[in-house]
Amino acid sequence: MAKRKVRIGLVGYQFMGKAHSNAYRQAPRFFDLDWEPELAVICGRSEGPLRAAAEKFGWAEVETDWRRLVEREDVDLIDVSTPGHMHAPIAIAAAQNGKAVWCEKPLANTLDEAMQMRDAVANAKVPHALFHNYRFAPATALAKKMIDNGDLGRIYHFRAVYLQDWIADPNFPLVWRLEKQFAGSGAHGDINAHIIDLARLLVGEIAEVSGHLETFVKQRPKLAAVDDRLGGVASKEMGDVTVDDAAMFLARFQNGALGTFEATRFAVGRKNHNRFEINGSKGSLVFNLERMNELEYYSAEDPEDLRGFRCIQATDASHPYCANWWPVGHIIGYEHTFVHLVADGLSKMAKGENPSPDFEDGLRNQRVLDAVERSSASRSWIGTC
Ligand code: SOE
Repeated sequence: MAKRKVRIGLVGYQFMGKAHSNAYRQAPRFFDLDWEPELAVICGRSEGPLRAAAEKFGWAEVETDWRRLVEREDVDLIDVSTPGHMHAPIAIAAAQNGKAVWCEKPLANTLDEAMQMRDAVANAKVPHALFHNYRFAPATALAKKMIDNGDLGRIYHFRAVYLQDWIADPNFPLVWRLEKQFAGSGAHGDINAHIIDLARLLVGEIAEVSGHLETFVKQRPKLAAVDDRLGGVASKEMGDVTVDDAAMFLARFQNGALGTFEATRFAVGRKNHNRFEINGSKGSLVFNLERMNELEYYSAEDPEDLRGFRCIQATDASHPYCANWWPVGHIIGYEHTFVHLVADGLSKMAKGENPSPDFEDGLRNQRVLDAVERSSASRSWIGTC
């Protein structure tokens, strides 16, 4: 059967633009897809760096106005990989133009925007997806299979941390991720969103939360040059940090399990330490992104003298996605999670299904993010519905 080409229009060419470009190129090379991505147009504000990115990542054309991009007849899918404040306007306009819309996480900067985005894709009846890539690590997908098989029994605890330290230096400049008008929130929406998504995938929906958001460094040097998370050039003038540096919360799941969540950019020494532990009546699982090919598993049903955490190396052909790469033991990396997300999403679209996770997942995630912010402000437990 002839392969259908899905012409991608990507808005954004920094870190996520790079990761997504790689995923669109690699997915059809390593997965047998009926619908194959075509790197049609990459969009950004500055033509010079944009052309360089197009050349480097292999995009056919460039566009400096996203409004023109979403109206182009020769583009089928809009990928929103911009700072958070542009997610809603671009995704809504893309949906209204009948495009499939794939968006980076978190879905939006506010709950209201997330609702508008979900409504826009639902009303337009267009496919929609959300780049919660850590669902697509083979070890995470294996954890999902094991939990769904009942291997852990009744789940009591979900315990997750997402620890970074890239702004622990108070002289790090005031980049867009540190301003509410652009990012919506700080570590909370940026990386708590990831562990909330994993919690929803592996344990279930969160019923209520009690949290606290903290900003340790209240002012930073304003940027004299480009607004780039990678640092840019600091000026002498100081500006206010208007988002959280760290966000922690307790959660009660609808199924009665308890959760603890910690997201911070001040865990000095931790670079991208995304770790979860799940404890159930029959055993426990531990995943650590910095050892992403491994899943630690403890079974309470092992013979007593043999009980202990075993390390499953999720690189065998029997493990999710691994048959498409290398022989067992030849590990894969961060970028492969995006390739798996793209392959999975396009495979679903080819079958007339919607990708997962999608904007409904994004809205449910945003409800949790919003409830934690309201809990922190009111110093009380808040329901997420
Ligand atoms: C910055 O915290 C960041 O790039 C996040 O935005 C990504 O979602 C995460 O995967 C890595 O860190």
